[in-house]
Amino acid sequence: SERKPMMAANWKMNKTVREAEDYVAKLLPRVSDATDEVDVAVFAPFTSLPTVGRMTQDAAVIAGAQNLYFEDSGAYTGEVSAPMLKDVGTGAVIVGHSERREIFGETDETVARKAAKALEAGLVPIVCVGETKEERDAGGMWDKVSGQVRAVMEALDGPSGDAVVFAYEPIWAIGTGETASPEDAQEAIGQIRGLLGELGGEEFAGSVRILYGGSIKPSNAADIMAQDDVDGGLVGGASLEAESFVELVEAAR
Ligand code: G2H
Repeated sequence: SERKPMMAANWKMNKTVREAEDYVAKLLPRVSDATDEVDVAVFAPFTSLPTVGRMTQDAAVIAGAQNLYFEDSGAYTGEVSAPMLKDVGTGAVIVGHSERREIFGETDETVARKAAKALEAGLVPIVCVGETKEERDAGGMWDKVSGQVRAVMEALDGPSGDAVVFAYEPIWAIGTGETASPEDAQEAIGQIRGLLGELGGEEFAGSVRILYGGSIKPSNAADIMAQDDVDGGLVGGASLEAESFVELVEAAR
């Protein structure tokens, strides 16, 4: 397709500044050949993000945050805003990861407001959607996922396809070792693209990238990435070692 794939490392709550430095120093020379073909992004915790932002400043690797708040400044103890992220070299931000929805009580509404704020600030939001095992088993997968997609699209004002990225992460496949089959990933992501066409128009749907996330590893990445509608991956566990993440970048080329 004409869409440039993206391979995204989601470190979650891992790595000190020193560990982040070692990782990025290893990563940069090993992906410098690949970044013409694949967008490579590293989503770091706030504490190591300035380091990642500084080290990637002159490289074609994107420094990303794992969350943001939807106000620019003020009395919001513990929160970090879009302008603060921009200030340390951040180019993208994960919004509505299932861990934030499930553990920290984020709702479709807060996720939508965060996505809109990121977009307005010139940060690419990586909007995560996905269903639980119970929802899937009860036949409620599409109800859940389509609701999440609609909530975000209603908050965005006719975005262009390169300004926002979606990630389909079935919750039952996250960190469990249980990956969706390539066919499951394609089916869900194809369905999401169809809905994005209804909501945002065909041009938007044809150009917006939709990633798969959930227990991607070097051994299963190629088959998942080969699916027509899958434009890359959002990777947790297998992104924590630079060597393994480099293999995933290669699989997305
Ligand atoms: C899904 C994914 C990255 P993991 O959350 O966001 O994590 O690859 O460890 O399943």
